[in-house]
Amino acid sequence: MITGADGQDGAYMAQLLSTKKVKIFCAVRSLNSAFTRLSKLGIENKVNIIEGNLLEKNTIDSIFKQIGKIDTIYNFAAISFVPSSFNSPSLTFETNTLPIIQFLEKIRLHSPNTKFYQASTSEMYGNTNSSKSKNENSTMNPVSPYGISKLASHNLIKVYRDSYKIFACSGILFNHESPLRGDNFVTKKIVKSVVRYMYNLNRDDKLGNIFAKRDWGYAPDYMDAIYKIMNQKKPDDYVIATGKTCSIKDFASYCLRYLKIKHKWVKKNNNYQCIDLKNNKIIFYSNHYQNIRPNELHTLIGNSYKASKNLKWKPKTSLNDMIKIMIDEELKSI
Ligand code: G4F
Repeated sequence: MITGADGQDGAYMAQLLSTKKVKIFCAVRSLNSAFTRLSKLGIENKVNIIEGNLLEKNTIDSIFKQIGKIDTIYNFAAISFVPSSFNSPSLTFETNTLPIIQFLEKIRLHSPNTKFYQASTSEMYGNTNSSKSKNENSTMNPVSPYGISKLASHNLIKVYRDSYKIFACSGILFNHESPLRGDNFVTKKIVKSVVRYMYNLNRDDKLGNIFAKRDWGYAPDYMDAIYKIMNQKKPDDYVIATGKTCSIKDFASYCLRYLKIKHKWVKKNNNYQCIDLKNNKIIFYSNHYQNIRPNELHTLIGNSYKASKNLKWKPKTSLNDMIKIMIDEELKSI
């Protein structure tokens, strides 16, 4: 059973599970958006959809009643856009934390053989020793309500695993992207914008902090890791990352390079502009969103040595290959 199956990760996990001999249940908040990503992957007929708001009393009981025995729960449902967590901190905390307690309690009391996967995140680390790569034991000091809510759930997983021997695991996933990424996340926003620039179409040309760095992987590769985490003998937490980091500015440049758009970045007052060398047009302005995040996580780089050793997992897709995949897919939509 997958929660948040209408999001990027939920949809790719459903796709992966559709290749195994299992019955897949997808819990979604609303039927209206349930099929968008599942249909893009062509698997809408391979899953059973259950509608329900996890914040409503009885939804979790009702899910268990409808399905009967659940082998594994993959919990991807969350408010995952960091700026939204500053705008709606209470809702973020409720959404990202309360259902986890309820699922774990349900498992403890009524379904002790159900395994539980929690989508933890590199956002939990915050800025401590930011240039050093992070593993499962690194200090976690989140800088957003989102990061705090995810850290609370991450710790709940450990407490329930240690106290009640529940098979509960967290994947500490660093940023992972794909053509199914939501338009508000920076990689998808840049990909969409450069492709539309090529075709002279309306687009969003304003970026925030282009000097932030992220360890970006390809979402389907990361779903393989999650499947392996949940099929180990012993439940445990794992960092899933590429071990490489790249700035937003460089990510945008790689996208432009793939489309053969020669460009340069120039500083104007406190802002940066990305200029097309052929016609002097401005492709991107930066720093326009500086107020959207009252606090910034500057640099992320992960160390997934434990996953490579125990799970025999390594990312398959390089950043440049992922950019190609995202741009080629975006070109198809023009
Ligand atoms: O794409 P982002 O919005 O992702 P962010 O904040 O790193 O969060 C994502 O990854 C986390 C894993 O660490 C997940 F937990 C979380 O759910 C989500 O999937 O922003 C990436 C960076 C930030 O530093 C941001 O300030 O890009 C910077 N940025 C610069 N210009 C921008 C923009 N971000 C967005 N969304 N839009 C911009 O125009």
